Amino acid sequence: MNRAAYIMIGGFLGAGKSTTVGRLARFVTDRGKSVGLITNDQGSGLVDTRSLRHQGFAVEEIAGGCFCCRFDSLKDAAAKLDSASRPDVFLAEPVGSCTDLVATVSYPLRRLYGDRYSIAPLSVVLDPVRAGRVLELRPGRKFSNKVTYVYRKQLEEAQILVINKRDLLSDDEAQDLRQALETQYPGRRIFEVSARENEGLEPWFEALLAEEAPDEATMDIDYQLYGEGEALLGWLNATLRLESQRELDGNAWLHDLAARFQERLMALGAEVAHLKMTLAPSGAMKDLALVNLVNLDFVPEVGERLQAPLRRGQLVVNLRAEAAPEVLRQCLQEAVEATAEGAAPSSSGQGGVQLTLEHVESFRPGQPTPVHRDATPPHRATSREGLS
Ligand SMILES: Nc1nc2c(ncn2[C@@H]2O[C@H](COP(=O)(O)OP(=O)(O)OP(=O)(O)O)[C@@H](O)[C@H]2O)c(=O)[nH]1
Ligand SMILES: [Mg+2]
Repeated sequence: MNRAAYIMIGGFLGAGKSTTVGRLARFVTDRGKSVGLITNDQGSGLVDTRSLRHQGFAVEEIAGGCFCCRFDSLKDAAAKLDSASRPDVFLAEPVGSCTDLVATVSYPLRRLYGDRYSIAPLSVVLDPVRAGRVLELRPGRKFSNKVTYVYRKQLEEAQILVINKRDLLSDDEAQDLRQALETQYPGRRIFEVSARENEGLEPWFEALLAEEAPDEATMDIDYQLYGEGEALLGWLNATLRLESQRELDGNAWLHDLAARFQERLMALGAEVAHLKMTLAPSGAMKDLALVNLVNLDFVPEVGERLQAPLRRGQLVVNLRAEAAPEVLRQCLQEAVEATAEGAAPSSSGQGGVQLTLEHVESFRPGQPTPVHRDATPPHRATSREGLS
């Protein structure tokens, strides 16, 4: 039996994992292979799931905990995708604050299900602006030391390092970053890509489809420090119902909301890892606006745009920042109120926008307690066929 490929694209929050997963999914399907996507989060109500489904892919989501701590859900998600469409390739996006994935996911998967899945090398995608600050190549806002510990552990365990958002760098800056990575994390293959611009991806994708994860001892990690670092990040997932008394330009409205959110987060000095929001009209499966902010120094970026104005819709908010969860919730409330006022009745007497909270979760991730941890590589099953 041909084994399916299991490809995990890791990396810190906002690095561009979902963007690359979307690109790789298209790359695979363009070659006539089927693909199944698995998204993951500590909470539920995921922007990533909505945005990848919007691109037309089969997506299963594992909510309420990371892959390593919910290993059985990972297996169940793969089985669900299998029974629906028998994917040749599974693409999994772990939570961006997770690390130690080789020991807790790749190796256990190979040990337990190596006859069914061939596990590709773990890629760790990085945002070059964030990486430049962590590696002290550039000045700028930073996370605290314990969060940086998690970030650096992600780089350390990478079997492939991917400098994403190459379009943001000059040649000299790219060279400096590559050199710092080669010096501090020697022996990793490094690719430079721009996932959003669809540039430089092919050699990396080819490697993922052709190769299996190397046999290496896994890194040492201090789980207490890892847990403390992860818990410094606040998480906010919220779903709101939007009702407008007049036709609303959802793209402009969403951008406005993101900008007001940013103002408030900035005032509180909360270092943002990723703010992402979708707005979709009620009843329309195909229309969606997506806005992202991965750095408080940037402007919010509208990725997908709504095709038509709307009156009723659903707003989904996912925010991860170094701040208390209740602060993030407060920021959302203030941003929503300010945006509703901004869109309030015009002189023509038309109505404003009302938002009703349908679901909200705000928390700090709990201590990671993986179901399995294989410090050494398990026995390898027979080689994969016919994928590349
Ligand atoms: N400039 C630039 N931006 C990019 C590129 N790839 C992704 N982005 C942007 O980076 C932001 C985050 O991208 P995502 O793919 O959502 O990042 P992620 O790693 O999945 O984020 P989390 O799931 O929150 O951890 C979005 O605004 C993307 O459009 C790129 O190649 N260049
Ligand atoms: Mg993502």
